Amino acid sequence: MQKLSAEQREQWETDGYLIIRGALSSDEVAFFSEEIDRIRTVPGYEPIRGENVPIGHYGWLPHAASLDNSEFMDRRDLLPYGKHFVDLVDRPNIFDLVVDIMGPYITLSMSQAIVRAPTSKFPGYTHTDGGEALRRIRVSDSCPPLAMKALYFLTDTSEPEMGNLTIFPGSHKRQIPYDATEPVNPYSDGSKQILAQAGDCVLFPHAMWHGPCRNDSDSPRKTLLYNYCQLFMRQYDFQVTSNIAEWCTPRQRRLLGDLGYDFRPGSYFYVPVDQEEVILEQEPAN
Ligand SMILES: O=C(O)CCC(=O)C(=O)O
Repeated sequence: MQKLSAEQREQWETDGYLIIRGALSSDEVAFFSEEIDRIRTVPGYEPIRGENVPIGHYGWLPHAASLDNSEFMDRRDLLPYGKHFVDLVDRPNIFDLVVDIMGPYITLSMSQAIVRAPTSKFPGYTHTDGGEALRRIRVSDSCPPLAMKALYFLTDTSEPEMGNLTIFPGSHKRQIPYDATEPVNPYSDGSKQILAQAGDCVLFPHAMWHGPCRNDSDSPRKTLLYNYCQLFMRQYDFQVTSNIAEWCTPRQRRLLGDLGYDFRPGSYFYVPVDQEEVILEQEPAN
């Protein structure tokens, strides 16, 4: 499997993120962009707004409830919408790097499609993933992340204020004052808007502060997101259904939580004995 180059390793260890240019071809960008338009017309799970349930960062956005569906899409659990979404789970030019960064004892934790339409109502927001926990837990420099994200751009954000992913490089290692009276936002000190072309992919750990900025452009910004975590942490947004299992290779099934045996208490605590063979797609040892 492919490894990070020395330069990528240094950037990962210093700034905590990587941009992989041209991870998707222009045909794939067009295809997945149309797929997003298709799936937003059919039922699926979106974070619930305006109700008394945990909704994470959307709860912090007073304006969120006023965005209508044409201005906003955050569809979770993409895999049932087609095998092509399953195939992105371990797409080699990205997944190989994820394994090099995290090690082989991992699982897919979430898949997501986001559309951020141009609107003056949306000021952007900044957060860590993993809810409230991962802004308090920062693993040491030499340690793989607990969880990380691959974010694929399906539209250009090659200039600022196009709904760009905005990150705080290094914030996965250093505390930032998240309890300040003025909440951390995409325009706080230390922020960096990622300039990307459609087809690029950004890798970064859940513990890094990040989020979208304003979209002052004329067009919606579209992204696909695949999250990975250490196996003991487990999936948080989906259950593997039998029709999806039929679409999957053995490695994809393992990444979706199929350990190769029926669940029993204690499963996921230790990885299955063939985990490395399955994830690294090696021949069995015997
Ligand atoms: O939309 C973005 O730029 C980032 C989205 C994201 O990472 C999130 O909401 O967790």
